[in-house]
Amino acid sequence: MFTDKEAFKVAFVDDLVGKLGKPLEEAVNADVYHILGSMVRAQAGKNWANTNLKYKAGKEKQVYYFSMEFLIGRLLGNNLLNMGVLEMVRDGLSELGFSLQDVEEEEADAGLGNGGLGRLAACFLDSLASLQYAGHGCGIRYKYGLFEQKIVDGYQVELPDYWLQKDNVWEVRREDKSVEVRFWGRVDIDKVGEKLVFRHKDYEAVRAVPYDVPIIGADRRHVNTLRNWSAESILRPDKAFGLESGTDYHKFLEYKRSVESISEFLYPDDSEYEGKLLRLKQQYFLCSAGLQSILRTFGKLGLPLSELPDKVALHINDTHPTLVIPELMRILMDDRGLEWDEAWDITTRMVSYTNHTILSEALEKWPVNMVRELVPRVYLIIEEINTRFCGELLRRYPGDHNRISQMAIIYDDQVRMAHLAIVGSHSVNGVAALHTDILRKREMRLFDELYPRRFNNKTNGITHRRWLMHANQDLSGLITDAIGSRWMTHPQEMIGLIKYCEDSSFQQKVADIKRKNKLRLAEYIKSRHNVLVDPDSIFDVQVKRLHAYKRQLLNILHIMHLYNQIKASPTIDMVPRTFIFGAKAAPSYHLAKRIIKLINTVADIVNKDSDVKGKIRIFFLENYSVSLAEKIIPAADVSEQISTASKEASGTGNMKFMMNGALTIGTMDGANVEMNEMIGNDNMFLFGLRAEQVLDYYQYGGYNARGMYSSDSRVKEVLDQLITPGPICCYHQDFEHIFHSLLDNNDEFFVLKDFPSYVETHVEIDRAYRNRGEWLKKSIINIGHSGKFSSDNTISRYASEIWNIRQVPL
Ligand code: B1H
Repeated sequence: MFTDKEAFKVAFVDDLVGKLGKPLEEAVNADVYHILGSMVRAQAGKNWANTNLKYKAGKEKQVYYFSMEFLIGRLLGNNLLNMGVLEMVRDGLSELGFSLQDVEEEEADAGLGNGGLGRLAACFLDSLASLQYAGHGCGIRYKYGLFEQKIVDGYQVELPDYWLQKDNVWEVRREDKSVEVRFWGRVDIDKVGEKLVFRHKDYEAVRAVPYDVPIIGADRRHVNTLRNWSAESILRPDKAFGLESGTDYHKFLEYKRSVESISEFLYPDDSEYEGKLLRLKQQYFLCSAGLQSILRTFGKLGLPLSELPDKVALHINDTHPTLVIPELMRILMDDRGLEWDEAWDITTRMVSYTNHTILSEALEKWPVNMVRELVPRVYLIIEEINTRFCGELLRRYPGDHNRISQMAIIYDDQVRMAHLAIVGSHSVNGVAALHTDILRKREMRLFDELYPRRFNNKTNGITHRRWLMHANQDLSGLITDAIGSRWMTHPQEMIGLIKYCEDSSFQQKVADIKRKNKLRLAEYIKSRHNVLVDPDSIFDVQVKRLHAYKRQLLNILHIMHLYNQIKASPTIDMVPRTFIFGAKAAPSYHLAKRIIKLINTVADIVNKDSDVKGKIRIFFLENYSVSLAEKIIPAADVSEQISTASKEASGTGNMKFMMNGALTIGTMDGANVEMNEMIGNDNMFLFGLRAEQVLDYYQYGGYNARGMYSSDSRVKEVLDQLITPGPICCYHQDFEHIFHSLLDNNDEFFVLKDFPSYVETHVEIDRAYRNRGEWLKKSIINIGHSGKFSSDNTISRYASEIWNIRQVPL
C-alpha cells in the first residue's frame, strides 16, 4: 500500500471509507491521522513479526534498555520518514486535500519522560533499530505523562497530561504476555538439607500487562520493541479476596485502586529524586516485569542459564532500575535453583549502568525500612551483596574503615543505589568526557580505584533523523543537494559541508532556510501571544527543564541589564533580539517557579515598553515538549547552554541546536567541551568559570557573592530591581526568594560570578551577527561537525564496547 503514490491514495481512501463509514470529503484531520497511522502500523507489523523471528532463529544476543522514562514524542512523521515514504505520503495526502503537517498535529505527544534522560532513551531506540541491532526498550506505560504547563498571570500552573485520551494507534496490548509482580509480605527461610530455601509469603500480587510499541528502523525492515508495562489487578481477585462471601468488596476496590496507581503517573522530577514509596514501587514493578518477560523469551531458545550473558545484555538508565540486579539474583536463585556465586557471575556480566548526574540531590538513597517492607526477599539479597562487598573491601583495605563506610551499599539505614549499580554491573559509563572524568576523579574515585576497568565514557547523542531530517526538512534537502545522501546513514559525512562554508551561494541558501524556519516559529508565537515577531531579529533560545544549575536566571538577569541600558540610552545600537524561553519546573520546586514568574514579568514590561522599539522581545512559550522543540530548534540563531560548569552531565539540546545551525553561547560544561574540541573557539561563544574552578570553589571556599553585588554596578542594579518597588517588583514578594538565593545563600551556581563574562560574550554575539558571511560560515561549520553527535555514533560504541552485540542484517 506504500509502493507508490497512486497505490497509496487508493488504499488510503479505501481504508478510510471502509473503516469510518464516511466519504472522504467529510473526513477531518483526526480521521486521517487514525487511518494513516493504522496503515503504517499494519505495514510495520509484518516487519515486526519478521524481525522477531529472525532474532529468534539466529539466537541473536539482545540488549534491553531499562528506563523509567522514554520521551518519544510523536511517531507518525518519524515512522513515515524511516519507512522511506514521507514525501510520497505528503504529496498523496495533499492531492487528497490534506496537509500532513496538520495531520501530525493530531497525535498526542507521548510525554513519558522529564527531559534529557528520557529523550536520550528515545533517541537510542531509534538508533538501535536503524543500525540493525537487536535492542529493545523496557518502560512503564504511565497513564499520565509529564504535566501540561499553562502560564496564568505569569505563573506556572500544572494540568494532568491524559495523553491516552487521544487516539494511540501505535501500541499493542499483549494480554498473553502478562506477568505477576509481588510486593509486601514476609520471607520464610527453611533449611532443606544443606540449602537455605526462601519463600515469599502473604504478598500482594499485581498483574503487569505489556503494551508494545514498534520501533521502526531507518531501513524499515528492522522493527524492535518498546515494551511499556501497565499495572492492573490480578484476574481472579474474587479468589484472592474471598469475594464469594460478599464481604470484602471494599477491600477489593482499595486493592484495585492501589495497584493501578503504580502506573498512574510519571514523577515530574528531573535531576532530582523524591524518596516516595510509590516511586520505589514503580521501579520494582518495571524491573521485575521486564526481567520475567526477558527470561521467558530466553527460555524459548532452550539454552542453559550459563549462556544468559551471551544472549542478553541489560542496561540500566541511571539508578532508577537498579533493582534489576537483586531481582535477577532472586529469580536465578529462588526460581531457577542457581547458587549465589553462579548467579552473581551471570548477573554482573549482564548488567551495565549509565550515570547521568553528579548532583547530590539526584543520587538515589532508599530508606532500608521501606525497601525491606516493600520487597522483603529482594532486600535480603541487597543485604547479602553488601555484606560480601564489604568483606571484599576489608580484605583489600584491612583496617580502612573510613573507606569502607564511604563505599558501602547500605549505610546510615539507607540503600545507596549508585553503589549497588556499580558493584552489580560490569560497566559504568558517564555521558560526556568531562562528566566521566569528574566521576572517576572525584565522585566515584574510590570505586574507580577498586575497579579501574569498569568506568568508561559514552558521550550522548541525538538522532539526526528526528532532529534534522524530520524537523528541518529543507536543511536536510540542502545538505543532500550539496554532498549527496550518504550522510543520512553515515552522519559523520556531514563534515563534507565544511568545504562550502565560505561559498556565498550556499551560505545564502542556509540563510534562506533559517529565515523560513524563523517565520514559521513567528507564526506559532503569533497564534499564542498575538504578537508579531521580527524574523530579522536574532532568535536567542533557551529551552530545557528549569533548574537553578541550568541558570535561566543568568539569562533573564542579563536581559534586565540590556533593558536598563536601553532605558538609559534609547538610541543604543544593537541588533534586535528575540529571547525565547521554554521550561517546565517541577511542581514542588519553588525557586524554579519564581524564575518562571520573573521571566514572564520582565517579558510583560519589556514587550510593552515603547522605548524599546522592538530591540528586545521576550517570549516564554508554555508547555515545552518534544513537538514544540521540533518547531523551535530549527529556527534558532543562538543556543543558550549556560549551566554552571561541572553541573550539566552532558546536555543534548546543545547538540540539536548545533545540528540545526545555531551558534552556541555556553560554558565549558558537559558535551559543550567536546563541541569546542571539534569547532574551536571561533565557532562558538564560550564564557564563565571552568569546571575545575567551580569544583575548587566548592572544596576550598573563596567565592563571595556579596562582593560581586557591591563591586559591579550592573549586578547591583538588576538585583535591586528584584526587591525594590518598581515595575518588576510591583507587588507580593515574588522575587525575594531569588534575591536571597543569590546573596544570602552565596549564589550556589555562580550566576553573579559569571555575569560579567556573560554580558561581554553577548556583546560579541551582537558584533558577530552583523557580519553575515562570517556568521553563516560559523553556522555551516557547526552543522558540518554535528554528525559526530548523532546517536548512531553513540550507539555503535555502546554496542561494541559495552553490550557486545552485533548488527543483524535482514
Ligand atoms: C539527567 C537526570 C534525572 N541527569 C532523576 N539526571 C530523575 C535524575 O525522575 N528522576 O528522579 C530524572 C532525571 N536527568 C540528564 O540526563 C542530565 O542532566 C543531562 O545533562 C544529560 O544530557 C541527560 C542525558 O544523559
